[in-house]
Amino acid sequence: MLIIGERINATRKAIGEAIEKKNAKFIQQEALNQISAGADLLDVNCGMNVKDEAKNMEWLVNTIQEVVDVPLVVDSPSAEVIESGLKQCRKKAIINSITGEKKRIEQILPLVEKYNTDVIALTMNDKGMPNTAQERLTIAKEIINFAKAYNIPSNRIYFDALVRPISTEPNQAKEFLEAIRLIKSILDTKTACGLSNISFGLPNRKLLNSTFLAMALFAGLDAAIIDPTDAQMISSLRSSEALLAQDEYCMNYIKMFRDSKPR
Ligand code: THG
Repeated sequence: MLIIGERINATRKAIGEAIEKKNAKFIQQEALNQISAGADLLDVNCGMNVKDEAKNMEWLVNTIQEVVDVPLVVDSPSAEVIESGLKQCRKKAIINSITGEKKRIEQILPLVEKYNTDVIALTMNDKGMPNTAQERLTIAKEIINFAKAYNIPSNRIYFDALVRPISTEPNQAKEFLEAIRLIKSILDTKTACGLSNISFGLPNRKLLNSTFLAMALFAGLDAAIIDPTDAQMISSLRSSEALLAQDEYCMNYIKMFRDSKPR
């Protein structure tokens, strides 16, 4: 499974301040820490509704690329901000994200085509957020049809079936997992998600998040937007991969202990 490091996100106070002050060293240290902890890609989010958002994204992408050489996941609700990030990306990027909403599709799918990126698609549309796995599958099919019109094949889309808190909606973990399973078994496509919403409002969130990751992996999750420096999350990931034959000779599992990192 691909690990997308989530830590360079302006909703985190320290990152917001580092962007504001153009503290390149701080951002670069976050990038390096995530890569050495095992991240395959880095999510890059410069916040919203701040002035110079597009300039901030450009600066962030360039600052990160001075020290690491991995693909970036350009994360913004604004098409303009996404494009200013994509212009700087040296490797094939992932756009985060589109939805089935017509306006968003029309703004962002041309960027997927123009910059030859992959794209994360949230399974929601103009009618809102679906409750069931079946509804999520239906929206995924709709999005694949839209993408065809822009010459984007389904295997360049990562569907995010939208994790919602079990504290208020106890069935949502199961609906999410079933959605991943359905999407992966019926469509030729990929899946990705963030995890932390699952545990919103509950104690020991790390335990729920890391257990949920193990389940999502079995359901067919291809990529997760997580904190790679969270040892509990990485332990759960590496043991799940070994159990699911996604880790040849259990090498990555064994390596966790050989490096004698406290997992
Ligand atoms: N799906 C997709 N994209 C996403 C998400 C998703 N992007 C944003 C988010 N969800 C994933 N990224 C983060 C980044 C940081 C944090 C959580 C998710 C984070 N949260 C701390 C908290 O909530 O307590 C903040 C603490 C702090 O200020 O440091 O760090 O689901 N496609």
